Amino acid sequence: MLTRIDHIGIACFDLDETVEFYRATYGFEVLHTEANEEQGLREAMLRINGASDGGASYVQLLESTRDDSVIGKWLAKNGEGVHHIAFGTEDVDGDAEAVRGKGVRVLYDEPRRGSMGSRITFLHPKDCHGVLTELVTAAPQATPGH
Ligand code: MC0
Repeated sequence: MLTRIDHIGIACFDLDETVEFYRATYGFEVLHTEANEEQGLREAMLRINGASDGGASYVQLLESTRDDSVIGKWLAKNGEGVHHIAFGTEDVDGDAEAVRGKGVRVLYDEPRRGSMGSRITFLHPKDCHGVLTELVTAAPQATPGH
């Protein structure tokens, strides 16, 4: 069951500059940064609030680290902006299968590694009214307050 918005993924040209915009404009602080080699990106997670299912809600800022990455290609075509929305669930495997059973294309056969040790998969935007949609199960150690 999808229980919260885990994050809004925003593609940007310059991660440090964009982080500074979110800090100076809204007061959002960076909880976590990491590079994801598989996805070809560098990211910052800005925590907005915690949630009772063990996850939280974030703004996720994404900078491409290679031209042929998903984010690199998307930035070249569209420029900066909202790239995807992610819903949080305790059971990404079960929810991905349930959605697949409803005829929505799930992009990964098995969930892959996401931010902060989470497990993630994506739904094709053409099957979701134009929205690239991610399903996320947070890592146990990502539980707010732990
Ligand atoms: C592409 N399209 C989108 C879109 N990306 N529509 C809405 N939102 C997006 N983000 C549309 C295009 O406009 C195009 O429509 C059609 O989909 C095909 O696009 P394309 O430019 O040819 O791109 P593809 O087909 O090569 O790739 C699209 C696809 C890809 C969704 C399969 O982006 C993908 O595999 N995404 C999942 C992985 C991902 O997003 N990684 C980065 C974040 P028209 O009408 O022009 O044909 S990873 C992440 O965030 C992790 C680290 C985490 O959260 O922890």
